[in-house]
Amino acid sequence: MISIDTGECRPSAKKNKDFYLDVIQSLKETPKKLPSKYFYDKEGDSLFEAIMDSPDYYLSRCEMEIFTRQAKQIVDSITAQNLNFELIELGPGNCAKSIHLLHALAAADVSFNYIPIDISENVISRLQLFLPDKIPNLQFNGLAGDYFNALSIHNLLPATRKVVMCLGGNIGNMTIEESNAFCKKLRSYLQPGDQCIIGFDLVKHPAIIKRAYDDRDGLTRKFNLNLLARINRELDADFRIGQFDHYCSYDPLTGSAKSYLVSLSDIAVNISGTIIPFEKDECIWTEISQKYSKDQIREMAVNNGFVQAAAFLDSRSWFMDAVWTAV
Ligand code: AVJ
Repeated sequence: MISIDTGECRPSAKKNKDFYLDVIQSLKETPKKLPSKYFYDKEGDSLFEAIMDSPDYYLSRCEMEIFTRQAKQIVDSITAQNLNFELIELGPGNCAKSIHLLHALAAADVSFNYIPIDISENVISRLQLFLPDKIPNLQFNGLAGDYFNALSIHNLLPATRKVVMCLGGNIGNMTIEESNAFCKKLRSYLQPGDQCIIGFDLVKHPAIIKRAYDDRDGLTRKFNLNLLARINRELDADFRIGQFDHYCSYDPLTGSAKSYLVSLSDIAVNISGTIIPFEKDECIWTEISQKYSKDQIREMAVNNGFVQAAAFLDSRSWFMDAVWTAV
């Protein structure tokens, strides 16, 4: 594994400082916000796993169905050029979905190098431990670091065809504007003929979407509130978790599901010496989960230097993995 050093401080000290600065800055905005990337500490990871098992949270099951049932077709869509390639996965997690593609690629006897990139070294070293056993002869080259830092370092290597995978809701946590910027930036690291596979949650009955972010077992509520608990744990803050509520909305006109934490009282919170006041009923916006129509996805490809080569849907057409080719 190669680690990409991003600053002069020790990684953990720097991470904590970034966390602190991001929290203070976002809570000083009007309206207040908190970045959703901080949901995922140890507790948040395990709550997210519980959410994925919830009957109300359909996203991961839909994408899993696509990868278990259509791996062969996905292989066909990325190997049409019959060249060696590098399969780069941004945020691989435990590889539960992509492993089906890796198996199908191995069975199809195509020559490729698998390069998972994750901000967490933990994720990469865990993959390094178990993947080679599952997929003999896998050429594995994990990178720990920021996606684009890793891609640019990787770009120094001899030019090989690239297929970049970004599954799950990765892109869902961006606004439409942010995901266009992300796709444009990604395109700037690619050559014509390179491809990407991107997972998008599709628009569907608004009640189904709303339910996914306000599940019957209150798992999403715990997940959302854990953000405050994490700030208490890591940034020496005194949020009274019971004084905040989980609220989510879904607007079918914009396709945006949004989560908030609502202050139930007038209260001042001390975060490492910085005092942040909350009014009763004031909301902190903590997450966006953007849904797309099939047309919007096709348009997003074209607007950012790609054409859509294939689209894979689950049996209910609730989720899409789009294959785009850089032009
Ligand atoms: C990990 C971004 C796909 O937005 O659906 C799940 C995170 N938040 N429940 C999503 C999440 C609340 C999830 N993604």
